[in-house]
Amino acid sequence: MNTIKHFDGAEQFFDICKQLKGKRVGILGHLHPDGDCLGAQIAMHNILIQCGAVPLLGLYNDYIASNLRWVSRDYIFTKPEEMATDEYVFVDCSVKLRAGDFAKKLPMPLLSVDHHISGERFAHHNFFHPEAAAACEIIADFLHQKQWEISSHTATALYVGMVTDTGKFSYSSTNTRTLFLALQLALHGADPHRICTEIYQNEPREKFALLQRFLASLQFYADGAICIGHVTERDYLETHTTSEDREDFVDYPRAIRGVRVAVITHYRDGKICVSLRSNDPALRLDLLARKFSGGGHTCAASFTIEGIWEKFEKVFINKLRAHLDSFSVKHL
Ligand SMILES: [Mn+2]
Repeated sequence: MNTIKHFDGAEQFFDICKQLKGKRVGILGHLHPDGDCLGAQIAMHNILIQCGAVPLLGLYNDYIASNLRWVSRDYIFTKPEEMATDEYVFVDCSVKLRAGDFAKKLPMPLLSVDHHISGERFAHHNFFHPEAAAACEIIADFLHQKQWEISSHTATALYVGMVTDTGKFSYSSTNTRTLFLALQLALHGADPHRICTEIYQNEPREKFALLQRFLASLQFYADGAICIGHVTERDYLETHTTSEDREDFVDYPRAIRGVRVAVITHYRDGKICVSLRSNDPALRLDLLARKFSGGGHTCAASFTIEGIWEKFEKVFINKLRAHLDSFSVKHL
């Protein structure tokens, strides 16, 4: 039988949180916050309130995705540069750079909770567990280990992070601990059906016009092992959509039989962002992304390029093929 392996650091994590009593603490994530980032920020906020600290939630120049607004509705988010704080904590942020220009000027943050395999230990105290499916899983585990009081708000926020970062508990990162902690959160008031309905059954119609274009753009390489699709700036303009609407598109090519690496290129902030997905952690997409100054997880990584895709395409496909060859486990 499988036993659950808990994360190290729970004791130290709460010791640090308790020492923040009376202090103003900025809680930051990464640019373009996803469900895990927001969920972990909100959970940290609630934990710090329980510790008597004054937490401040940071949001950079971007918006909160429409399908996540409900979870953040009761919280005030401020631009980090407008915060007056004594300390900073980071969640779900692999490297300081992912927090944007603002972070460049920051002194070393007090703590960081992260699970990106490509992550760096950039804080004084790093609760860094790449084996975790989500940053929220690390926090949920710490709360469980210490039998900390969990409100239904905290449980819901953490469940949001776990369900989104695991692809509804389907990615290879999902294990017995993930499911056990999801159960604990459900016992504390997270409602799995309601959460999934809010996140996944609430799509604007325009998104499907964009999806039609994306699916029409799919092309296959390496005998169908690589599938690449595009969302252009023009696609957004003509379908009245934004980058937020294509968040989960890469899951479509990933689901095609025979596809080992799915790729989507899309415009964001005037640059081309290349997102890579696979179902096989052995393919180490984080290492491939790093070759292009990006990063991420073994099965989900990304990087950005300057210039136009057509010029870059050939080089990229060749590197991807070579990577696929060298990281493929030979099945006899
Ligand atoms: Mn995450």
